[in-house]
Amino acid sequence: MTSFQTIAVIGLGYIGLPTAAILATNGLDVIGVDVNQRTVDAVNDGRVPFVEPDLGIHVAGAVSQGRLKATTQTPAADAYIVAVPTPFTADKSADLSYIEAAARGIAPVLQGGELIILESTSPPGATRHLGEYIVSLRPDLSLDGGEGRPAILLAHCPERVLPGKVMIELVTNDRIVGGVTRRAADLAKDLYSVFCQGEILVTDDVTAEMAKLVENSYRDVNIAFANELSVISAKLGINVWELIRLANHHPRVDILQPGPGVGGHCIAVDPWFIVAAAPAESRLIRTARTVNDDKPRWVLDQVHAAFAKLPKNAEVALLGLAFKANIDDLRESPAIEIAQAIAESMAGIRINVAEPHIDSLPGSLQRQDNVRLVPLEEAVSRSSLVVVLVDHDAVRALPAEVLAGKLLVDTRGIFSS
Ligand code: SAJ
Repeated sequence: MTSFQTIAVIGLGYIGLPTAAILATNGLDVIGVDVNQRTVDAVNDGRVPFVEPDLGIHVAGAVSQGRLKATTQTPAADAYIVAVPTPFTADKSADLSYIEAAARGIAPVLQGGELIILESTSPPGATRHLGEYIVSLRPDLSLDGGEGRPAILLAHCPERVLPGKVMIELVTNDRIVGGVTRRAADLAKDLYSVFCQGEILVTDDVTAEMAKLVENSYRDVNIAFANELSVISAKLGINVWELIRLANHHPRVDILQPGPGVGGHCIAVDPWFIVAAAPAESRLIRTARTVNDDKPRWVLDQVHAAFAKLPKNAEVALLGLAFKANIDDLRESPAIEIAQAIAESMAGIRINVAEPHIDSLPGSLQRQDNVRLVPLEEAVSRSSLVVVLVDHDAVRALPAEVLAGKLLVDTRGIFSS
């Protein structure tokens, strides 16, 4: 059982809010902190400002029990969990400005002895940097209790939950906690054991930071392999889906699926933090990123080549915009990148976009006068060229007859495998 009673969670986004809610429904007093007043108001009303299954019921329950509150000002607490964005900068190194802003909120309210956990995906050294930054603002404190200055306890505990399954995976996934000191790691383990039923593995801060980056790079490298196979197969005139299916019958081969590129805010970003930390050594990781980032351009070429076979007044259907199947998240989506490039390079051609999970096109596509958001069946029936970008269940459910006689660029292998 944990000795902590009051927890402040800084950043009420896709990770911070579920974590705050699950701590609160397990009996701790949780104060969520966010710079966005609308997010704060929504949480205090028991509402969730984004889509995540089962999160709403946790937030509403925790707020109505008086265990979860939100505010824009960081309060004094026994422990702090920082779950703010770590985007990358133009040179692909990590932007730690949100972490530093969180530190500026925390520093004035510390007394010494508090646990501060960084959950944000971070480059190696970020947890120690957070601690040193706080101590630079509060020289009366320390990271090790030296010179009679009270210590603050720093740990990294990366999140590993899959969007769409967050409330399940928060409870069932194993977790890694890395402490700047062993005591910090042990205390962080106590705190997470309040709700985590998986194994909680203790290590140091930098190993924990790298573990998270390595998990997502592992997936990126494996997806890059599949994407490279799709390009090679097209050149050799063979069906990549059949090729992978056959190869995967080998007992030690498990190739992932090619797609239009890699999207989302994790797998397409995190490997760059490793590359930035060890540029000369990260050859495979960098190449995999480049292979995946180049895939949308290759898809665009396929679309142009297919369209060249059609009359000039033919229409084009683009099926799906989300970064993966059955979610509404458009962030870093290769489908959006491809749709935008098609719209710009095919001026005057009507582009029928179907994305069953959204009500209006994102701004950049709205500004293209040749693009319309239409229902799935209409997009297909109007168009002579159908481009499958996302394997949503609704796309999979399209009957084969509606596609008869149409040209197909199927980046997900739904109809081509
Ligand atoms: N993709 C493929 N082919 C595949 C699998 C995925 O092209 O065979 C594409 C998807 O379409 C998508 C992208 O890769 O564009 C990423 O999707 P994903 O489902 O692999 O992962 P995310 O970004 O939703 O979540 C990942 C997860 N990490 C791993 O599986 C190692 C999740 O556990 C992490 O918590 C999350 O990143 C994160 O927040 O870091």
